[in-house]
Amino acid sequence: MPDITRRRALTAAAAVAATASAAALVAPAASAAGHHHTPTTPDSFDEVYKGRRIQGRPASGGGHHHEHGGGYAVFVDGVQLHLMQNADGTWISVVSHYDPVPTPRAAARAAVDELQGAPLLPFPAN
Ligand SMILES: [Cu+2]
Repeated sequence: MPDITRRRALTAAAAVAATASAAALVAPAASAAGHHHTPTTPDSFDEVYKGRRIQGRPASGGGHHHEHGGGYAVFVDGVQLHLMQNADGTWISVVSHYDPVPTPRAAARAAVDELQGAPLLPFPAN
């Protein structure tokens, strides 16, 4: 009965495909939820680090880009560095998105390290 075997194989393949796409749909929503919120707001800072001026301050909401809607704004030589706080309170920037650090100042310093003197380009605010 090759016909039944074939149907079973197709059913199993369909089930696997359905499971995989469900997982693919769930995963980005879960990481976005865990990723972009601001339970606490650190203090402002302003210093020269490795010859570049880094500044940070609580953001009032308006003017920041749509994804992150406020919370905290960091600048490197006056150009805003896109920053966000993870659910566990650590911070990442667009320059080092996969390396969480404890404070926005640490994220700004990490960005300066990462840039190695290159100017930061403004993040497109669309
Ligand atoms: Cu982001």
